[in-house]
Amino acid sequence: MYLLYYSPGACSLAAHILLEELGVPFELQLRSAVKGIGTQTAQYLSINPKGRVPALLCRDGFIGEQAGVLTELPAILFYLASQSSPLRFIPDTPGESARCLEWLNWLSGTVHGLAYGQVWRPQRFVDDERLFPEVIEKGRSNVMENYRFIEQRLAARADGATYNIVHPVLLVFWMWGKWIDIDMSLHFPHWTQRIQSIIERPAVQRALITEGIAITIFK
Ligand SMILES: N[C@@H](CCC(=O)N[C@@H](CS)C(=O)NCC(=O)O)C(=O)O
Repeated sequence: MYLLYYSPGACSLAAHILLEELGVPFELQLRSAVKGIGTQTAQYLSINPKGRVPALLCRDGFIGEQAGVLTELPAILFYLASQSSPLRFIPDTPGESARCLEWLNWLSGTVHGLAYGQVWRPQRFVDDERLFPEVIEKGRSNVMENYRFIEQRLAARADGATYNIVHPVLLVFWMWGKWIDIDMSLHFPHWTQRIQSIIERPAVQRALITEGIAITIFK
């Protein structure tokens, strides 16, 4: 039995979707700053000192040789998919699984940590509030540059790789693009087409409904 700490629409949505896809038993634990139970409370920091979601707890035992939560979305996705037998949502060749890790690492470090960090958390980059607008602007341009790269990659692989642990993460970033007012269907048609098929998946629908998220493809 797994317990996933999540916030609605956060990157934890990708882990939530994968739990639904795998059909393994799990519970959700909401972390919402709006409800006063955010990621920075003393209680949550005692569970996950990083103060972020997602965090995954395996109630039936350790993950690896350590008790306590597993953090970092790429690690959680990789761990959960690795538990499936036969392997699901993760390629079974070293080359293709390395490709998945290549995507996840870049999405997590560059697109999320750097570009969205600048857009949504400029205080992590500079102390002087007067510089925030500049940092945010730079973040938006980094997001666009990263998104053009994603679009090119997806356009080059017209068949679309088989649905795997990267796709729920691509859904999250596509959705965030809309949240920061990028016209995703206009600028990124191949990515949008891929999202259309992802959101039709029953597991994705269940996760979106649970988190109270409605996704409209076109504006
Ligand atoms: N590198 C981490 C980043 C996790 C992260 O920043 N999560 C965000 C939500 S998308 C969060 O918890 N933010 C709350 C905060 O920064 O206080 C991962 O890949 O899991």
